[in-house]
Amino acid sequence: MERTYVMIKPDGVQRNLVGQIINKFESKGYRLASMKLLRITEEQAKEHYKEHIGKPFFPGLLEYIISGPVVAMVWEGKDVVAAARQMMGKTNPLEAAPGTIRGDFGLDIGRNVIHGADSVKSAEREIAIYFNKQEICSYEKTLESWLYE
Ligand code: IDP
Ligand code: MG
Repeated sequence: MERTYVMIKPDGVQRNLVGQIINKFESKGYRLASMKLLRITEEQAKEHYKEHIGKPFFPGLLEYIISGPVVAMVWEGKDVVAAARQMMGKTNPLEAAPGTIRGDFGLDIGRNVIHGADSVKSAEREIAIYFNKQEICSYEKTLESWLYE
């Protein structure tokens, strides 16, 4: 079973989209393993987005991501890393298909509502930036036999 890191960005929190976004992951069948609202530090933001340091959009990205609280979540389930990326849609909301989170809720690449890890390895790395091991809950839900063959 895979695990991914998903984060509702400050614009998603400010725009009251938290419930709608969580609902999509919950009703799809993924299992919430951890969640918290937090204002991320500049250090966490730089570690998270270190691959983008030096790019022209990085200063704006940094300012945006620390501008208000985010909702950090760990979701588990079958192929959840790729599925979460599909549910989010392309980075630029203009290119994100209708029905995806960015496609339905976003307008601008610099205000694209949600983050999701792009690989199992990134997910592991990102989860460790925001959560310690005791904060991740392992449990089973009785409905799983209705979700998985
Ligand atoms: P991703 O979030 O879909 O993985 P990345 O290319 O990894 O996309 O970029 C990380 C984040 O940086 C994006 O989600 C977006 O918030 C921001 N970003 C990326 N490219 C641009 C840009 O050209 N202008 C402004 N912000 C950008
Ligand atoms: Mg990325």
